[in-house]
Amino acid sequence: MPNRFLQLASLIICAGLLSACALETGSEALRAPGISIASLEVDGPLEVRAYTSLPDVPEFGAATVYYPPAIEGRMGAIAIAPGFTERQRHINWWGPRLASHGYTVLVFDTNEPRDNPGVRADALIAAVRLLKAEDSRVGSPLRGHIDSNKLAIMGHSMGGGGTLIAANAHSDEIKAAIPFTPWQPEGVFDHISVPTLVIAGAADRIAPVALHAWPHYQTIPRTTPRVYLEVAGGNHFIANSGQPDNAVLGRYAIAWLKLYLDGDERYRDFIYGDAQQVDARDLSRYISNP
Ligand code: 9J3
Repeated sequence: MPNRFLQLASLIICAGLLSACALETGSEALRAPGISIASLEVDGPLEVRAYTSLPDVPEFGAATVYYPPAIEGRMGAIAIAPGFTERQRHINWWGPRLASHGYTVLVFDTNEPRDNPGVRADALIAAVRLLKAEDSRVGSPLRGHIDSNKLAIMGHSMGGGGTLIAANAHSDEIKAAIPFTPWQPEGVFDHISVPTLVIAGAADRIAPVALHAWPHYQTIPRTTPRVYLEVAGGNHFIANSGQPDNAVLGRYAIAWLKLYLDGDERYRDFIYGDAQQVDARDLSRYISNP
């Protein structure tokens, strides 16, 4: 009992101190206690489970859904496509990383390892529709847990091209897009109206930024919230599983999803404010509007 009392008392004191601090620190004022650069660079506090037994759809092959069972209400959900000849394992670090921060994540294998970006776009839209349907499927671990207004898509290389193609054609079905080291020659994405974070590597020899990510970004309407993040010296695989840049890129993706899927303003600072400036040295370009 005395312990309980002390815990409660210190909680109240801490809360008081935090709000006093928050009032004084400008943009940091909106940050919640416990959210920091460091906390967004590692797995979040939520336990993650995964399952693979899903309704068959024609647009993609096997898939794994990662989710945090502790979430009691509905949550945002993200579909992620691999690149040319890749399989889930090449990109599936995103599953537990994003799920442990409060999202459901579906990572799929394409039907054919060489499927083009257009096929990957169709697969991504089929995947978000499947996630949406999990909310009502009898027997789904996610029954009652998917917020159909909080869907996002991501993908690597040709899967990143697919992410841009899908966002361009189906901005009405999603709320955010994050292509990483995207590949789509001559891609024009002037119908994207959902916030899009383009992750690029300055030294990408497979999808050179001068021909892919950078012109892709420039075709997205200026009226769409968009960020072009280019890692200095980064190659084609910076956002794939097991890469040293995973921590930082995970932080940007989590902040992007929190801000634009959930409308959580506490994360704006990590995209547009002081908590972004810390990366200035490691990014060859970081361009945003608004
Ligand atoms: O998905 C990708 O890594 C696309 C890169 C590529 O080499 O495409 C050439 C056909």
